[in-house]
Amino acid sequence: MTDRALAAKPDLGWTAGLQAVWETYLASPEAADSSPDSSPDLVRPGRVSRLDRGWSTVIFGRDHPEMIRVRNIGADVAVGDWVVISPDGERVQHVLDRQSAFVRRASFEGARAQSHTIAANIDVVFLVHSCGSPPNQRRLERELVLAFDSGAKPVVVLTKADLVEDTGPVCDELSQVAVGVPVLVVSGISGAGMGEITEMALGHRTMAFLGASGVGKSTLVNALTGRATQATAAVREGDQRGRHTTVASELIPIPGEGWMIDTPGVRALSLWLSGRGIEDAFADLFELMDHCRFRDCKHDQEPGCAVQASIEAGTLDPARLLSLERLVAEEAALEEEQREWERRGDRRR
Ligand SMILES: Nc1nc2c(ncn2[C@@H]2O[C@H](COP(=O)(O)OP(=O)(O)OP(=O)(O)O)[C@@H](O)[C@H]2O)c(=O)[nH]1
Ligand SMILES: [Mg+2]
Ligand SMILES: [Zn+2]
Repeated sequence: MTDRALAAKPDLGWTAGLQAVWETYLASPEAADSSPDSSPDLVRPGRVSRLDRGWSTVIFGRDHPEMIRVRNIGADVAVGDWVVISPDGERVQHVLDRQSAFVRRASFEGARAQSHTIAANIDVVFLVHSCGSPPNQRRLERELVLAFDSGAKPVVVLTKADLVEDTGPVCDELSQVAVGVPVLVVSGISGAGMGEITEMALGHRTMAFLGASGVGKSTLVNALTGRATQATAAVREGDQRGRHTTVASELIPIPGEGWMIDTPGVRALSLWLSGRGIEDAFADLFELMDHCRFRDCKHDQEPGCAVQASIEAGTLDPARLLSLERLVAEEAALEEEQREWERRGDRRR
């Protein structure tokens, strides 16, 4: 396909997959209704670079970005989304189907659980952890489930490497739960290891930094851009907790090529309805379970249980089995809750 035939610029992250979504949209009645005056060819997709309380900033190019601010009204928009703006230029008219999305369960609003998309149309999800705090395997497990579900490639980033003599022990602890996932050791202050991140952006890819407040996401973005684009703030002395300095997600160009999404630190990551995320994040455990003697093994007291055997042999941390059980239960409860809402909705109708 030639660039001329593409609806948007490849260097803004437009792909063949999005082009296909776009062509389906153009052929839909919705597209025809939405632009009675303009021919559908004149409608062009833009990319959401920032969200602020009901407003989206939409850009159309990488260099000298032409940007416009529009209202979201009713549209569920996330940073990284490709959108069509209404003919009056006032609001988001349509959000193109996402190629990937990092989604968590939002805080409870009313009774029904809502999803919150932290970043959309991303190729790589960096799960950022800091050498300044003790490694948190349980948090990383959750992040990995959501990252695998996102459709993007998960990569663990261990930053603030300059704070410790030896990053080995922290790296090992995180690697134990990041099975088959690369762990990059970097420093946003010294710049160590940043080359590997820049390299992953080649091919106009979009990457997102996710992690708790204060781990150093915005500092990494600044290291990539070479400028103090993003505000950063010191963590609390006592517990190393961040101060929620970044308040809005933002899509930022990486010099050379590619895009980075900086996100506000989130305290709790609750699961959203998941596809294969749990299976992928716990692939090592599922592989073990295939070797249990009984197909319906509960991995508790059964004879011939490969999971218990590994725990006894010291090759599997029992905390990991507990995590898996908790996450599976959390997902089941969410699914049940959603079904219950649907049933109630049916009854009302
Ligand atoms: N020594 C050292 N300090 C770092 C590094 N990266 C970040 N920091 C410090 O950690 C603090 C928090 O960094 P931020 O980049 O603001 O953290 P954040 O993840 O963006 O936090 P939120 O925006 O609140 O989610 C700042 O004081 C940074 O200077 C690093 O690689 N080495
Ligand atoms: Mg920040
Ligand atoms: Zn078993």
